[in-house]
Amino acid sequence: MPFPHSKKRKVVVVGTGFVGSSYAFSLLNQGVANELVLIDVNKEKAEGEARDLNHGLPFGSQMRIWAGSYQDCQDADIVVITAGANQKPGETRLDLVVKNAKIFESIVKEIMETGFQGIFIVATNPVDVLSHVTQKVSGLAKQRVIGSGTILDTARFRYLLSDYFDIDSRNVHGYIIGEHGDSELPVWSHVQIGSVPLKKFLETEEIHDHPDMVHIFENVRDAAYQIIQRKGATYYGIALGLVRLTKAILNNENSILTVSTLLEGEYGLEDVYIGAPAIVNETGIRQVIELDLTVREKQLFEQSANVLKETAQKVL
Ligand code: 6V0
Repeated sequence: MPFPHSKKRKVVVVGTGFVGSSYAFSLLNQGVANELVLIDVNKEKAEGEARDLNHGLPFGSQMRIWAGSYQDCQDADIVVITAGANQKPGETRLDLVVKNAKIFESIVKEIMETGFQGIFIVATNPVDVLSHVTQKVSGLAKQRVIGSGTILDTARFRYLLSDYFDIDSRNVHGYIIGEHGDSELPVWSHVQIGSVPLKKFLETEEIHDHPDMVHIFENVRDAAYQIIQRKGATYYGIALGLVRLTKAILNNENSILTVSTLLEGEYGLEDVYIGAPAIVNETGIRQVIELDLTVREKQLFEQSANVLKETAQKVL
């Protein structure tokens, strides 16, 4: 079997701010790709990041890293977009939509003009709507345009539950679905810890009313606000989530991750990019997993989809 890294695995990052540069750093640390191109409207910033990362190569994996141009997307396997404005204190993710949709239209057009046929990963907020914009503008199949969706929210959820029960977060299974934002929801009915349903741990059927669980979910939903208030931006968690997604694609892992994807009938929803568990492999999104939701969860999921549809109307 050939050494897996002998095959070219090229990733382009557009936007080398907090999120893009943290992603590049994590990619280097985990030896996921062997070619990494950094693009930013601020060329000096991209150049500075590339130099800094290159100086770490003697300590880590072998890869080529450079500050490039959109032409580098032509033969890329994955383009990750983290360009655009981030939330300022008090701003919601949806407030960013008009500004960032404009930026996306020009970026995605330039990338498609190169003949790019790989997979887009979108992280910029509001991520669900901007993933939809990317899919529309690129004309690529929906499977090839993946939003980071609720990948980070799900990680926050698993971490907070693991902290509460004092159990390894890798043994805590559960999903946050819906908008990556204020209308997201926890799928309490499917949370399991080491295959034991959460209701058994808590000895109640009414998990969503349990004060500690309510508190945990509020801390998941409001995590970005809490972090932005303290340090101005969030980036390490999402950077690692994006690397996880990149690995699932490049290694053809068939991993189930809560990503933002275009629903066309699944969960009874149409024409909306929204966070849901899906199988991810080298083709992009292989299949959406349809969870059996409770009546209450279904209602909340539909409400979240409506919020996204209303926002999408402003820019699609
Ligand atoms: P930042 O540090 O301001 O970086 C944004 C970068 O984009 C800057 O370097 C800009 O120069 C660059 N940029 C702006 N316009 C263009 C353009 N037209 N072409 C190329 N580059 C451009 O922001 P930060 O990195 O903190 O956040 C980036 C985005 O990620 C924001 O929209 C955040 O809200 C979003 N996040 C998404 C998360 C998720 O879970 N999906 C989590 C955290 C942040």
